[in-house]
Amino acid sequence: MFLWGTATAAYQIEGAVTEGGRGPSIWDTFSHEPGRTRDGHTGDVACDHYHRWEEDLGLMSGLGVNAYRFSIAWPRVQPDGSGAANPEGLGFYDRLVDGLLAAGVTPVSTLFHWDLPQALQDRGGWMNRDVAERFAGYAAIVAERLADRVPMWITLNEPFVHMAFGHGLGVHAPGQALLLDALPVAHHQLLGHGLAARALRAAGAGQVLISNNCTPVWPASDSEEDLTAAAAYDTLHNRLFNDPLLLGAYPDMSAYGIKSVDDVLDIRDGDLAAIATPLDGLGVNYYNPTRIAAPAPGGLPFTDAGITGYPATAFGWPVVPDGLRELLTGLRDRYGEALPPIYVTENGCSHEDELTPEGVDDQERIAYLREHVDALQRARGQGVDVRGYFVWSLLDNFEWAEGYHQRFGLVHVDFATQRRTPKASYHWYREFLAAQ
Ligand code: IFM
Repeated sequence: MFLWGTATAAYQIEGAVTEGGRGPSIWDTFSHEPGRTRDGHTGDVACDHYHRWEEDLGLMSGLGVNAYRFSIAWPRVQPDGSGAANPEGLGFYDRLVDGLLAAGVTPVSTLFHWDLPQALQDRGGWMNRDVAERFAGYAAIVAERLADRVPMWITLNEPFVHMAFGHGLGVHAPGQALLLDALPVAHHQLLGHGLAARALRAAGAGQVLISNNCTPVWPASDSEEDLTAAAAYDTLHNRLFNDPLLLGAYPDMSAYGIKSVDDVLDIRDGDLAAIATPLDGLGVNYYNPTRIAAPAPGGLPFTDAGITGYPATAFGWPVVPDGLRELLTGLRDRYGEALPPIYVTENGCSHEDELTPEGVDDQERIAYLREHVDALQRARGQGVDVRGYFVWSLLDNFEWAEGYHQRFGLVHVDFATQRRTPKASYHWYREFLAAQ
């Protein structure tokens, strides 16, 4: 069965950050620090999904998706990141999973979507290798409770973004601006993934995936400098995360003026074997290609040259549907037999949606989704084994540093009243799904 779904993440929708025994996460800390998020927005209430999940489940049923990708908040399950499980936290996801199954919607659980327990950050967070072991312990607890009913598991969401934005640039939690010194976060997350994958399998979990944010990289010109910079960026954004998972080895980055992985990563015997634990699928999150030019002196080994000539989302991200086909065929060409089936675990766009008495007429989002689904089908026609597509997102939600300013939902949320209004794109997706 091809999975047609929607996706969300715990901190972006749940709210109830001090309820049910939940401990603080790095996003609670970060979003409460002055100047970290636009207008000081936090996920304290978000979409209040913790209390309104049954209503949201009704929206999914009405939509007709056959799968729902949600994330489990580590600090709900282990409030300080280690030790015994918090029964109330597990109970919330238990009820959600049962509700999904009763509605005929396949639950797809992500274990880590950036909300690290603050107590682990206090011990160094993902810069500390021990967090990988902790993550496996948490995975085992969750799998023991839910693996009998959740057939598909995603260990990490977008480890590149968590490393680059959270630890390299400091614009996401935990707010560290270490630039390339953040590279250990890549290895420790990947190790955590591998150890968690083993723990999931040991607990009888079905399919195990990871969701990588991947981007086709376009050199700004044919000059040698731009081509080299583009290769450097491709290595850092895409290959650093896909190669060890699929090939069991890190790419050589030394050619690009990035230190050699052996110099910066604490790679111990057995780490790469754990990371390369066979996957049942690769989750791919696609938003846009990236155009790269030669570096400015003294900075990173590349420059983002921007993309013009395409429509743009409210975020300013270029809308390039064929980039999805290019990405999927490119992964197949790069990894060949080593590439497991692909699931597009996120794709969507933010727009300045206007709620009127007639609803939200988000025609740009409809065009975006239609064209990206067409691109996905072209990739399948070109022989790529794609088995799922999840729209980001079911609901307008807390968009990290942008707070509530970027609306990605198929369903409009009035954050003052928590009233949900399905947008025109919701009705379009419903009709599309009904015709499959
Ligand atoms: O909202 C995020 C999500 O948490 C991870 N992928 C990209 C989305 C849009 O920015």
